[in-house]
Amino acid sequence: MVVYIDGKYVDSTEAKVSVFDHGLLYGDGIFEGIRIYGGNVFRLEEHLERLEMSAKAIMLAMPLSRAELSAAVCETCRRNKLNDGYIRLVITRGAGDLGLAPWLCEKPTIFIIASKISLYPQEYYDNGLSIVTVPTRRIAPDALPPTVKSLNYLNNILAKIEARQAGALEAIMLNSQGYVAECTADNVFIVQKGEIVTPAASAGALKGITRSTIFDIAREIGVPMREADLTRYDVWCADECFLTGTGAEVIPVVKLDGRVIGNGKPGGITQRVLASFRKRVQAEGTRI
Ligand code: PXG
Repeated sequence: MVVYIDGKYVDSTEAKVSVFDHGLLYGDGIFEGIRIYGGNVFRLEEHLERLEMSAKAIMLAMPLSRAELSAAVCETCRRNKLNDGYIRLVITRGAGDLGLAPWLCEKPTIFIIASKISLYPQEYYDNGLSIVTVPTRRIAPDALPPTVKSLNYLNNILAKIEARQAGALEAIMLNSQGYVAECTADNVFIVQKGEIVTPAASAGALKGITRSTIFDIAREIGVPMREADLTRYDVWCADECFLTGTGAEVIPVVKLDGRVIGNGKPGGITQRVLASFRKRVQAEGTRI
């Protein structure tokens, strides 16, 4: 596998970062998870825009322009002959001192991995996931903006461990007020009385690229959609529930905390959203 790192394309065995890199020492960095479908990179511009905003929020000077990043992403895919897969674009503060001071880091480290991704097995798309709410809360927006896709994933990882201990593949994380924020790597949606509802970024949700696609799809299929605070009760008693993310795409949820959602099968609107999403990923995108 060929990896892009700091301007070079090298074999993955040669792609190395310093033990003094602040991405490793402090989680001081940002990233994007991007998909390529049939040789088209899905919503690349949106991913790069979110990356630029994450960089701005943490005061990290982007080492490459949007056009250069876009070219590097496409070239990494081409060099790996990757037409369908997953792209991880990471920018760290770079190698520095053992202290926190980001200004002592000489230059950001940037790397791009283009590889395969393991999706949920098909049976979960057909039958839906059974998930749980976990005790670990989403980091509060007044501590770290949830909209920054940073390398700090420890609370999501604790939530993922708690989900596994409860025998579930995903978990709902609440914010400090007890409202639904999102899952460990996916945004959450419910369908209630013919309307799609999802938590706002201010409730602790990442502004997912897949999530923003759902707004477009809702318009396309003529289903009203809005942002609102959601409680666990709202999800338990919803007609339908689904999750979205670059990895998961659109996946139905049929049970939360032992409560069956709707009729216990993937809902009609969820299925329409999933079908439209699958069509879009083949039709849209930046040709590599
Ligand atoms: N919330 C969080 C906390 C995420 O990490 C999403 C929502 C969905 O956002 P997108 O933009 O993907 O629709 C994410 C995305 C992985 C992996 O390696 C994680 C994500 C995406 C791709 C792969 O597990 N998280």
